[in-house]
Amino acid sequence: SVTDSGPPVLESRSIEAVAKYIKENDVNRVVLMVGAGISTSAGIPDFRSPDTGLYANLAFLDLEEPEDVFDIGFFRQNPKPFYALAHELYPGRYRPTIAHSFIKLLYDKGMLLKHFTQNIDCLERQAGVPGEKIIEAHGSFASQRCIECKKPYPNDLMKQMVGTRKVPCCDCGGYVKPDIVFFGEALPRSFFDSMPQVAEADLCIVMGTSLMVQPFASLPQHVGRRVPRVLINMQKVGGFGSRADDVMLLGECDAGVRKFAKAMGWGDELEALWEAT
Ligand code: CNA
Repeated sequence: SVTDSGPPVLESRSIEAVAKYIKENDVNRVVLMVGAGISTSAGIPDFRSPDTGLYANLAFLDLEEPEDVFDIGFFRQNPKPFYALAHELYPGRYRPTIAHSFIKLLYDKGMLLKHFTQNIDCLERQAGVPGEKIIEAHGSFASQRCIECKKPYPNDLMKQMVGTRKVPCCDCGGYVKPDIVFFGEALPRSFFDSMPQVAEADLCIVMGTSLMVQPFASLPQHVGRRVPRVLINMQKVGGFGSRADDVMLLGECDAGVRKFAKAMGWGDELEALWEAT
């Protein structure tokens, strides 16, 4: 199509060129797509990193397939492995990373259109990003209900049960599960309702995700053809680099956002914001 053609928007595939593009075009509709990699430096393991990821360390849960721990059919039979893991991941024990503060900084600058996260750790909220800007595509630990009768289960009781490694049960006898999306479950409506905003973005930033889980993984493809996409991740994922305006900062998310902030002249501001978190 016509919009597919034309010279690259960026002068070069560098973060400095992205910074120039932001300043010259008054960029104010940034869409982010993130995953577990933005939280690993907070101490929360991701799924798929070779030695440190949860899938490589689930032996203690005695599972045939690591993915089973997030499988709704498996959970119905045996919720114990999930609750062993929930005990590790439960919000309240971790501090947001500087990558989370970078998202807050984009918000403070009036540049954040939408933040799509696969994470269930609530750290972007903790970093001060307002809830209405966040799409928790895979849900979160913020609420929970019975998997059979769907009755909500109280937060304080939930905290107590997870803290003492017990499996919470409903009056009806069904198991209680946090409102996080398991394999085999639908994503929240808000995800699909907000998807069209991806096409309105004037900049896309993808951080800390293997882009292996659909439909989330396809979000970056919905970004306009002539809109720069920045990937900040340990390795190349999701066909990044295929577009002329794809820029990759391969390495740690924290280092990547520091480079990004420096290119924008926001280095000190970002550090101060993070320190105050
Ligand atoms: P994933 O499949 O484990 O991929 C993580 C990606 O991040 C990989 O490409 C890593 O190389 C990369 N990565 C890890 N650490 C860093 C780092 N410090 N800097 C840069 N890159 C890094 O995780 P995804 O999020 O892609 O998979 C989707 C799942 C993971 C979602 O359903 C989440 O709910 C689930 N998850 C969430 C959390 C959390 O909430 N913090 C933790 C573990 C898993």
